[in-house]
Amino acid sequence: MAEHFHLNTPLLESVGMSKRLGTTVYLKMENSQPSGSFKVRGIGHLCQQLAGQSKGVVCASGGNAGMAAAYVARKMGVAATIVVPSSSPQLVVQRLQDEGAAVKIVGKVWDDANAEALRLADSEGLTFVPPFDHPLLWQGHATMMAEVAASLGAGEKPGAVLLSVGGGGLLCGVIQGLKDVGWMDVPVVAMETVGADCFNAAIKAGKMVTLPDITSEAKCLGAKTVCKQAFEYSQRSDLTVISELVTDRQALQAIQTFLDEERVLVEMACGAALAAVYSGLIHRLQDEGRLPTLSRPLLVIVCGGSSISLDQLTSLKHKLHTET
Ligand code: PLV
Repeated sequence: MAEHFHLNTPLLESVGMSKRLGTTVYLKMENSQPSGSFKVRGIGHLCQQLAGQSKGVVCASGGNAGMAAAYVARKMGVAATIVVPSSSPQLVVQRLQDEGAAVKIVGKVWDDANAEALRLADSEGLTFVPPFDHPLLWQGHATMMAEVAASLGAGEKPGAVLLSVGGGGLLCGVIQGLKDVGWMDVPVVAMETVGADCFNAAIKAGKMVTLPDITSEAKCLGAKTVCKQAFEYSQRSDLTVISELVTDRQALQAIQTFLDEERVLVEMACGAALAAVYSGLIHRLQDEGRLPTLSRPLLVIVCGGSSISLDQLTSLKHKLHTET
């Protein structure tokens, strides 16, 4: 079996973003992973540890964790069942099936699908693959920061890391990775969209909260409750985690600008992070003194995502620009 399932992804300089911010911006191109997102890092690691002798894996997903689980399961010769909510676009279902997975559509949002995945794991004796809340996932995602350290070279480090938050697995993995490479002092800007903002809501409330619903089109950020570890990191005084929101329209605009400038198509979940640069949010955080003016490069985690195509982009444009 392969030592691991993920690839060492490119670290690219973005001329467009660097020009906007007046500092170098590096893009960690997780969109180029097999299965289309960073998820394969953590899920590959978790499955290697837990699913070797498994009868099959089951994962509830907005899409990308499922894509990673289906890919890893196929490589391991294990069956995969992926439970997605009805909010996942048809193209995600198709891509999961193309990856060889059995797909079940259950419930309206990810939390509903997850209840079904837990039930199936129990009743069918399948290995449960959580999409964001497990230390093995974070350990797998943490490899990203070791790669960035190797790409930047000795003595270099980012001035800040920009990423998206769904259930908080990426955030936990990146923070663990920052710890591993000795960069605990690097601030993290954690982005969500309005309507898929469980991390921001928890920080505002000072405790874990469950959102009543997911109203954002960034369905892959649509966990109703953030994982406990992510919330705990946000409360620590030895870490700087800045939680911010953008609108769906800003995330969509960001996807389009990114496509034009970098020639790469990513989904809304990733657009949330990109929008922090394109919408001027990073500048605002600096003006407000919440983020230092960057003398070192900004590192953007381009988390990727499979829930996008030109048709999907057109339909999102239509939806978000005609809604009142
Ligand atoms: N998506 C999860 C959770 O959905 C999933 O099931 O695929 N960027 C992309 C492209 C993602 O797919 C996700 C998570 C994130 C960012 C956020 O990562 P997280 O959940 O680890 O914070 C409900």
